[in-house]
Amino acid sequence: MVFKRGNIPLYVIATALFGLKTYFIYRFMFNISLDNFMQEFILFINPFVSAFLVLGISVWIKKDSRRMKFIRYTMLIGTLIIFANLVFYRSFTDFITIPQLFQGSNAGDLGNSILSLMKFYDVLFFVDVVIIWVLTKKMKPAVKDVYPRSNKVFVTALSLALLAGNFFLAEIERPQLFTRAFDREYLVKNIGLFNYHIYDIVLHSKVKSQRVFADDNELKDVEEYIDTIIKNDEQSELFGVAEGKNVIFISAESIQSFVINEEVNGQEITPFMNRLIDDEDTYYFENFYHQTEQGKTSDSEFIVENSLYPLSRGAVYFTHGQNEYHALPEIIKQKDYYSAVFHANNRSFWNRDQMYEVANYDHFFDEEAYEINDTNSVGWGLKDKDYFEQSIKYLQNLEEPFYSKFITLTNHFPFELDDEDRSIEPYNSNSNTLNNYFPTVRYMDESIEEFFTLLEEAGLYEDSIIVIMGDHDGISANHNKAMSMFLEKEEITPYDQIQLQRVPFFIHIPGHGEGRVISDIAGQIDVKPTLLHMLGIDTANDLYFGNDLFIEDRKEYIALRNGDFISDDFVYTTGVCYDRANGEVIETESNLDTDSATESVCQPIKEQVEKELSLSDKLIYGDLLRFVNFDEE
Ligand code: GP9
Ligand code: MN
Repeated sequence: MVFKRGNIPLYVIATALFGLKTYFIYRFMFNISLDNFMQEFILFINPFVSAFLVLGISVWIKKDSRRMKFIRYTMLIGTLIIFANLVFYRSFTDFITIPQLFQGSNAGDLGNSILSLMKFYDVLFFVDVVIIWVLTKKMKPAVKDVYPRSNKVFVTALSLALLAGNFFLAEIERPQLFTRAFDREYLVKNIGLFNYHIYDIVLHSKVKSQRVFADDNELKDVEEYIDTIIKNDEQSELFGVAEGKNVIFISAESIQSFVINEEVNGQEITPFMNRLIDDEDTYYFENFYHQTEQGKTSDSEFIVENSLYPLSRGAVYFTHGQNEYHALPEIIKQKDYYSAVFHANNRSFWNRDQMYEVANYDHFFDEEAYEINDTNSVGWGLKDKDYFEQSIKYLQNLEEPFYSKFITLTNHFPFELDDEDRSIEPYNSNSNTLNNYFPTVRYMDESIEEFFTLLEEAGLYEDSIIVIMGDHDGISANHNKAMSMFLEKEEITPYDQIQLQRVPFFIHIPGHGEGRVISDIAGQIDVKPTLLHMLGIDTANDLYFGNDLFIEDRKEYIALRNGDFISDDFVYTTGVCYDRANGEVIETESNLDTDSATESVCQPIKEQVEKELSLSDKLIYGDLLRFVNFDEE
């Protein structure tokens, strides 16, 4: 046996192995940006500090076999936590949060995606666990680590001192790290994945208690902000344009604006949508941003229904599905609208069954309403073309006027498609995800075209307005190399990354004749007031954070959920203020901080954005809408 008592203690070997592995994964598996040596250094030490902190506890365990067991299971559980984060990260470019863990029912449905997110070399991440397992099993009584009390105290004191040192460095590198919850990557890179998870647990419990202590006084801040900053008396020319008409809202899965009016292998990617843009009955918003976070599609639904921001962690559909809201389906009841959602997935996914009830939808046509078999499904489920085809009979039988939401599915990661459904060939880059994205986007484009035809044939087209919105991005920053190749850019800068968050937004009003392309900045937060006004519904009593897209006097910015923003003139992200027109750097973090706030152009907007997001959070955390009587005022 190589490792004997008197040589290196087992917990030290375990710390070294586990720390090294964790560092390797941080550095090369996660896409963590490191700007200076200090960040490199902190990232290097924190895996060892965390591993030592926990494995060092083992010195207090007297019985050999128990101590070995403790070390073994610490290694295994620690590895599983890292691995789960890694798989999650490959899909979401983010780390797991506690609310997400309670989305158990989603995990089952994610089955296919999860497998495709695992790589064969992932088994290597368990090698150190196996080594320790074998060592501890073989080391039985012959090799024992016996520690005098002074040693034990020393080990624990040292591990705590190292942790304090790590936190101290982190605080220097990133002031207020613990008070700002915006950015998980900062937390992980400064204090490590495990300390981040502890931080997340504490934060989550805080959120839970917030509701208990909230009272209606807090509502005043929100109301005051909305009255002064958001609302105004201007009425759009389109107010009432869709009064009494049906609304057909299509949530187009994972489509980003960069595919619009573009070609791949010399083929148009979205011929139908491109034609729709030129149609005189269509308003197309070319600078429309998604504002979703971890809740993806459900976040986009939440924003559209409520004109509130989703949460920076977890999916608000899950975490706050028991709140009271004043959602669009409920409001349009005053004009006798019937509302229904069509989505061929199981009804509990994203907690939709609960949230749709809270939002006051009258009916949810879930997967039970569809005939789904091997030939008509791919990837996540029923193919979009079959989905629209099967939906039309239900739509025809709805009470009119209706508000209907269609959520497509085929253009979902990992972008699988059967050969017979493929009209264009994949792209050719180092990212299969991006390569396969184009044919599935094209398939979705065709399915929407067919849906338009079906609507005409069913006699529903003329009396409806049709809204198409991309729910969120489909290609994450993990594929930036391939993306830069497609966009023919040298690299994807943080500015480009923000511009890639644009998703298509169409409002098609048959017979209207005044449609045009609108370049003003816009976002999902604006959809609710816009639609309500088009339906001729006054929103003076409602509480919301967006603006009618057809009025002049609008907020000058679109806030992304992580605190980044796009204003008329600037794009702010990663602490840098860019010129929106050309992507040139205007201000860096150093002259953006509070001391020079007076000279900064981005700082005032940044503060406003932070305030707005925190007020929206306050409303949700405190469940404050339960204190509002919307009918009364
Ligand atoms: C699931 C579908 C996709 O029902 O809406 O959800 P996403 O993963 O995009 O949030
Ligand atoms: Mn989606």
